[in-house]
Amino acid sequence: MLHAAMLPPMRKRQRRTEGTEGPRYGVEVKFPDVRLYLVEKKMGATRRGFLAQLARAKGFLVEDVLSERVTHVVSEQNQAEELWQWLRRQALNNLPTLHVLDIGWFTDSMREGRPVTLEARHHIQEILPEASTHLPVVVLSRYACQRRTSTENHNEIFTDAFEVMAESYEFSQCDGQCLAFRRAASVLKSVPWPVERLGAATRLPCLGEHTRAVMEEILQCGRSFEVEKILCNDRYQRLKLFTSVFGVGPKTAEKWHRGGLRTLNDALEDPGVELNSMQKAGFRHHGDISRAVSRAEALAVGEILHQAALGISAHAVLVLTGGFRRGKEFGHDVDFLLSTPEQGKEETLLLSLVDSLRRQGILLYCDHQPSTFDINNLPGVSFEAMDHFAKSFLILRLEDRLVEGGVQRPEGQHDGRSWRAVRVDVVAPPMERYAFALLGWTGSRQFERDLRRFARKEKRMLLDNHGLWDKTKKEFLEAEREEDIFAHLGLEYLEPQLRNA
Ligand code: 8GT
Ligand code: MN
Repeated sequence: MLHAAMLPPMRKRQRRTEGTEGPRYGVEVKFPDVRLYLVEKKMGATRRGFLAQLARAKGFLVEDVLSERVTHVVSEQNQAEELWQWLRRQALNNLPTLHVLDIGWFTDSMREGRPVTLEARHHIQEILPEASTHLPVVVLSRYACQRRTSTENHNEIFTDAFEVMAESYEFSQCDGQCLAFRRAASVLKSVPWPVERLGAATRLPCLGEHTRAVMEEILQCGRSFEVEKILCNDRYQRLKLFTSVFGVGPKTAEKWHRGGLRTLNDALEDPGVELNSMQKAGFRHHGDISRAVSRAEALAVGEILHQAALGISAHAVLVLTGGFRRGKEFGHDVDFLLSTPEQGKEETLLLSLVDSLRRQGILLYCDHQPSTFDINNLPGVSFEAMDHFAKSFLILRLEDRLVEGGVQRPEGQHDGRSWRAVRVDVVAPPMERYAFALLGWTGSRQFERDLRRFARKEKRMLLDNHGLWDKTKKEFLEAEREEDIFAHLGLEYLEPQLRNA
């Protein structure tokens, strides 16, 4: 529907030749970079005229006609959806950079006598029409795969707190609440400015009552008492400690806690605790593994694997994936994807690679999971399920001298060693599944989760690390590159650097 009342007023007496009215009453233009346009609908002509006059008196430029010169559109009480529909119809080239703002920003600016800093609460979020791929930067979709999320997080104060909440719910197996906090954290990570008032979050998707309450505490007191209580909680502290050991999941940690174990030493010394080989390796290298891996260290590991792979097959393909592919500077492990154009040879290649590392004397631990991949299986609906490709979970010995720029050991950790242990995952999909596996292993977990949810809910398709199934057409969709998968889903391609949801 076209709302005539939302169109710019065309009454002759208000038109100026250039469509602009600068400040009056001898006031000079104080803010040449800001050109306002007030939407008449709902506001009404009289109030619009009054507000325009007020702004001009304070040195603001106010345009009578909406054009590409306008930088800030101000609207009062209009439905976001209608407003954006109307804006899109104006076919302005500057739409993606246009600030579409609630009257609150205008009144704050009038009170301060200057354009106040834009906050999330000021923006009227664009509501996208179905299946649209148009994605200006500040639009926040409820799907992480439709948001741009760089490694720069302006809202760490909230997302750190949310992570503690999520973890605590994870330890209690409250999956719904855990996911709610992870989702909320993911949304805040994509807001390109610090959220400064709770009102600011009202237009953000995926924030529920509980997440808002935690945010409110932080905004008012600088910290959340609920989060602090969890951090001091015995059970939380022990479960956190136990799960920091490679091979120990929440279930085992809970069992140890219920058995009265308090420290890592308790777990090692308790005759009732039987450690599997992964956990034994986890304990042996706990100090190293619980220290973050730097990008320089990840690249050094990549070089070792690359040389080893090429020594086995000239056609081997090895790609760094996981958080480092998304541009992170630190990670808890290093993830790689290994493949070969020689059909059916990828698992043999992976086993030979691990063997080569063993012969070099740098393999500290290996858990190899053979392939259970069946080309006829439909993509699974469960996100948490592991994929079916052959993969090896490794601990490697990385010599300091191989790390470019050298290695800085934290204070008090000089134990005379010239190496550290690093956790490394290598997955080996067949080449025709390469794009799906790469997309799946690049992460982030929240990004992957939402990509699958988007496929299922919005496109009636099933996506996982193996393939994409169109339920309507009842067929697999092929993909050679990640871009093909985004295109099948009708999504704008997002560089890995923007998938840090
Ligand atoms: P990090 O810096 O903590 O290592 O963060 P990350 O690199 O983003 O996370 P990750 O736990 O190392 O996993 C990387 C991506 O691989 C995630 O999106 C995860 O969902 C995906 N992934 C799979 N399958 C598997 C698997 O079997 N094990 C692990 N660890 N990750 C998997 O798709
Ligand atoms: Mn990783």
